[in-house]
Amino acid sequence: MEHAFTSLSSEDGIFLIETRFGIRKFCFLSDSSFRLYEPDSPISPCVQGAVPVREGVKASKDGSTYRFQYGKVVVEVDEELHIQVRVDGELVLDATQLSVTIQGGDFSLAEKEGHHTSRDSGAQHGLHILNDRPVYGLGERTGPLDKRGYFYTNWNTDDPSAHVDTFPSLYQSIPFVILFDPKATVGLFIDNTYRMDFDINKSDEHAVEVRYEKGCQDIYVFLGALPEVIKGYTALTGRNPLVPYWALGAQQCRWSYPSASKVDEVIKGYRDADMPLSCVYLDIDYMDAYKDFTVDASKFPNIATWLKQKEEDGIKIVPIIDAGVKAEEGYFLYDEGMEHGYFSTLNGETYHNEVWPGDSVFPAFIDERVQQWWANHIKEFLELGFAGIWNDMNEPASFRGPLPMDVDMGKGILHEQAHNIYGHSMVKAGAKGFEQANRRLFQLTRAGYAGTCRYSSTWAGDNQSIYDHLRLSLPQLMNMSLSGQAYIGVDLGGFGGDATPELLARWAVGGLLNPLYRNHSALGTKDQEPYLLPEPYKSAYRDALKLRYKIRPALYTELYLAETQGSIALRPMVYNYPEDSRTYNENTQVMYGRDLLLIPSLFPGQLCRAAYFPEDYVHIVTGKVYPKGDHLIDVGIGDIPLFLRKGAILAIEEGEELVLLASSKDAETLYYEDARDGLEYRKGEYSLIRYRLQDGKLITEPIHEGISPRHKNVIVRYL
Ligand code: MIG
Repeated sequence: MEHAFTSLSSEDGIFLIETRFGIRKFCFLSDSSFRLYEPDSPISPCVQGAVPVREGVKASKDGSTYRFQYGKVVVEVDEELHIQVRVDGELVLDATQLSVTIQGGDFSLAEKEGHHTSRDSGAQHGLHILNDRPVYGLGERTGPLDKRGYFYTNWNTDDPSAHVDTFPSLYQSIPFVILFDPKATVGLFIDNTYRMDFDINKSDEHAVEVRYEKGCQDIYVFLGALPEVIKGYTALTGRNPLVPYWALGAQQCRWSYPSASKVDEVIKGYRDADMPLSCVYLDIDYMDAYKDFTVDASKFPNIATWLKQKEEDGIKIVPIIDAGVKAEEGYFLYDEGMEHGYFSTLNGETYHNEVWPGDSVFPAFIDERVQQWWANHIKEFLELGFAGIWNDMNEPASFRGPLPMDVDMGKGILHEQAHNIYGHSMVKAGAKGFEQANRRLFQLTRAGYAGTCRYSSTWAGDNQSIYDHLRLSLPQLMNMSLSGQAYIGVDLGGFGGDATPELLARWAVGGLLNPLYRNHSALGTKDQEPYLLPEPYKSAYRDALKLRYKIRPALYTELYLAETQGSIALRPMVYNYPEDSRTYNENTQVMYGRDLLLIPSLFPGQLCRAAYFPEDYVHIVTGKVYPKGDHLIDVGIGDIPLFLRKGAILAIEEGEELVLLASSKDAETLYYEDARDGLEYRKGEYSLIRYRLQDGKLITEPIHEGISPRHKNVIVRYL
């Protein structure tokens, strides 16, 4: 019926659809992605630049069904908002509109005693998506790699109790869900910053349900193989810029090193134990009365001079910055913010709550003016000699109950909408500070949303010194990586509680491929610096550290590729072996890039464990070959179960030499190098080289040569 097209304006590639739930807009972003959204969807803070729109889409209407075709993709949407997507004729997505209240029972009695119940947030809108495929993504979560059977909520939450499988939310909320199929994976990015629930094949065994009460419907769908889906998502929302090279070294943290002399002692502790170290963090006690952008001069006298000494000594210092600002007249930050109206308000008055400094106020980070003000302070702080910024408490966390939903966090955007992007906006401000200081970005943030990684990297918050959390770290980091975050890690050894020497040593191995390799521990816990370990744990930790240092070139190369090509660095096995169903929920083996496979011990007392090799691999340390299949491998204290794919080369650094560790006579690798800091790599000052062995003969294929080689020699060594 042609007249139905009166409301279809196709000139600019955007179509209007009338449905029972109101008007929707539709457009293709590429030949493998499209967007379906309410006309008044706000411009999302997570999307970088403008959303691309394709023209040349074939549109028609048949009865109550709209049909859009672009290349191999056909999207049908009917007036009931039933969405069906076909690629090459095969149905890959079948979703219907949800508009009911899902009723919970009265569970208050159970909840009184602190039991978790299945009460949901009473959400009324959303999507019901037929699904029997493995489900990945959703960023930082607890639970397994394949999320089927679990329930999650998007509401950034600071809960320091032990993160268990059933936690609905942690510090970050990324509404990106991947329905995996080896050939026809579907990625759904449901861009809504309000509270949102994800019921992953739980209530309905054959469906993913996304539910929300508020906010607009704004859905992006990415189609293709898993790598393409992630690449499409990160092209839209942004990628982690390459971190400086030092960030791949060992980092040490503690709440808190109380003084410059204590930090010096830690650095010496590492050196005396023959353990390399690149960075030490300053937790909240370096500040004067927990006031952001201040330094307590009684503990850190002449901070600028001291920072310069550390820099010359090869140690970077990164301070924490909290979201809450002390409400105290005479404190410059508070006075400036009050003078210009930069703090969040409630009913027109500055809103107060309590955080570390006591009575505190919260910058209205959603407002660009506030971001600019904050950026100036970050820049000044960096210019004092700090190497990066560690952003904390930006969910935002508060001690006197949660912030009311109607606190205005800038430009009239209320807490209920701003909550999940508060941390995002804080680090967006911080990133501006780095840009103004002309420095390569190095920020960590605890809270985040989709796209936050283009402003800041992430650590997974307050884990604990328990084996459960060593085990959790693998699927957690793998799903963060699948959700577009490249430079990620967890606190090695665990933050809360006391790590046993064995746990700490096992974590140093289990975290070997985590891009962020930081040991951190909470106030009041046992000292966790590795040089304090008794033998044989100390040697085991040292061996892991030394191997970690050697493989930095390989780690760095993948982070560069992640930024520029949209591949992922840390990987679940399924990313590399999509046809092998044994990898689909592999929670205990982790890969880095195409070629490195870590099969760590995750239990105390373990001497050997089962390992699955989807093709032939070679042990990095012993050179033993493991043919495709199942094996028992050694994972006692001192063993480092890291393997290189047969057919691959691992570029490692040994002093002034670049050693190409080869797994066979026919093998290859990509190798990236640049100045290792600064921003010149963006102007072409880098080299990307493919090293290839052909029957034992080395062939060097430069893909880009923008700097002179750093290493004196390149030598080949066989494993
Ligand atoms: O909840 O600044 O996750 O890494 O050491 C305490 C003190 C506040 C929480 C961070 C943790 C940090 C700690 N902070």
